[in-house]
Amino acid sequence: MAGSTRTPPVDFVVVSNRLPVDAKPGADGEQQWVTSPGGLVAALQPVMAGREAAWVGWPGLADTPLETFSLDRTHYVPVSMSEREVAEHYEGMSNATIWPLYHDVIVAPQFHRDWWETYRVVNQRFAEAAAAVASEGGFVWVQDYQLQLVPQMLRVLRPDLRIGYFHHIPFPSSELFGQLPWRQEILHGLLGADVVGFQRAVDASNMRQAVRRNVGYSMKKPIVRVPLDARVPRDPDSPPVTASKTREVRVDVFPISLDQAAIVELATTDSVRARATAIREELGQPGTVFLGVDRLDYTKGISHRLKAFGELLAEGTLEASDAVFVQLASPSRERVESYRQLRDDIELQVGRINGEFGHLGRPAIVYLHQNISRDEMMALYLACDVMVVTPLRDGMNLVAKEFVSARTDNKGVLVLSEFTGAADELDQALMVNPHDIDGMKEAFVQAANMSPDEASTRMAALRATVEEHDVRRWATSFLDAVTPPRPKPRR
Ligand code: ADQ
Repeated sequence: MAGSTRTPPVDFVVVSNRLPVDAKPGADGEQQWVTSPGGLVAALQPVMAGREAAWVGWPGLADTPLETFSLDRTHYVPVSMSEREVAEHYEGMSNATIWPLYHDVIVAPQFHRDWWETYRVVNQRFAEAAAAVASEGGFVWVQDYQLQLVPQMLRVLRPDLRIGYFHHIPFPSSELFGQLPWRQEILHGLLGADVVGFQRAVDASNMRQAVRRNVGYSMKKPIVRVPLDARVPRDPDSPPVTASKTREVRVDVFPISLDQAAIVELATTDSVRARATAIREELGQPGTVFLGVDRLDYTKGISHRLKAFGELLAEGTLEASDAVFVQLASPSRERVESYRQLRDDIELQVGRINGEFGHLGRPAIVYLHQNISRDEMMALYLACDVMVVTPLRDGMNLVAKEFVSARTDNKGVLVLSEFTGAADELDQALMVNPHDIDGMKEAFVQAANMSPDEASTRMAALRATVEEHDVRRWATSFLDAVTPPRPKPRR
């Protein structure tokens, strides 16, 4: 990638906590850039392709100021963070406060005033970086919970811009949100955008409810009327502001998706198909291959699904000589204590189940704690019989959609938690409540024994849904909401 110190003003700017490429020091001391995996990258890449754009984000190395660099027509604008800022903004406020709070307090959120202060400072830096590269009247699209203050900060710096914000994770009920000592500041930050987008209708409605309770702005779904001189803190009981002194913010639903065509292309290559066959051979040609693919995160319900699988082995409903569970867990947030604990817990659980039910050279659970290539992931999707996606809470879950897209053979069964955004769309999956271990066991057995006809009918319907709700549709509908297409002139 070519380095340069200046980015021309562009009219399309994406701002996310992480750049879609990671800076890594190479062996010879030269800076290297490698693509980083993740749901957001997969979703935005097709939208960015083919247009002059900038992407503002942290390149993954602390205390290392880096220059803007360009690839094709995208200019990558690195925002630097110190070690302390990474610890307090990213690992602390983002991933030990907001993440657990917004995922229904599966682990207890921690509230620290120092973290909040750093969160503000870092959000301001991102806003300034975006303001510096956006052209007059341009569009800036802010992504996700690490940057909830950026829309309003950007509006103050650059009132000429159109600003969108998309929230990839759940937005909690107003009772849970109300625990945040800085709830008014967060709402004020989000409402700096012209459009605030969510994955599910319940998320958008939770945010509007939080606005009603904490700042008391008037609204008519999906529009919130924000006073032009809005400040925080605001007394929610103060008198309503007249409409002429407000601006409209649309708080609405835009479920994210993926690039179905790209996945189909990858999943139908000869090498991926051959690899899928080889995987089944390596596993010893079991009758049923169950598969889980997740970041190693306590929201994903990994231990719940392994418990259900372990009980089925213990009861003899499944036999380790005939059924195997492949669990792929990509390393995630390893410096946050609750994630270290989770890894220990899962690895203990896997060890116990394998110790009790595995055979020589034939474990009941094949567990991999590593990132794998897209090709290998597609081969795994094709090699499995039952895809198990059981989060306790998940904004969307792109793994479920990737699996469906990859199965051009219309084979395979998806077991899906009702607490994912994907469940709103993928209604032909076998739905489970991951807290209900017995219900999950029944679903595993039903999936393993499903007739090829039923599996194929369900998969065809799932595929049609994902095809219709492609990522391009997600992006276009969001962009249309921010900048409505001009009505055609009447003849
Ligand atoms: P995530 O919580 O990261 O995303 P998800 O939507 O499942 O969750 O995306 C994970 C991505 O990482 C997928 O594209 C998957 O293929 C990839 N991945 C997972 N394990 C991997 C491994 N071992 N090796 C390589 N790649 C791996 C957040 C929200 C979600 C929301 C997305 C997008 O938490 O709810 O769906 O953003 O909005």
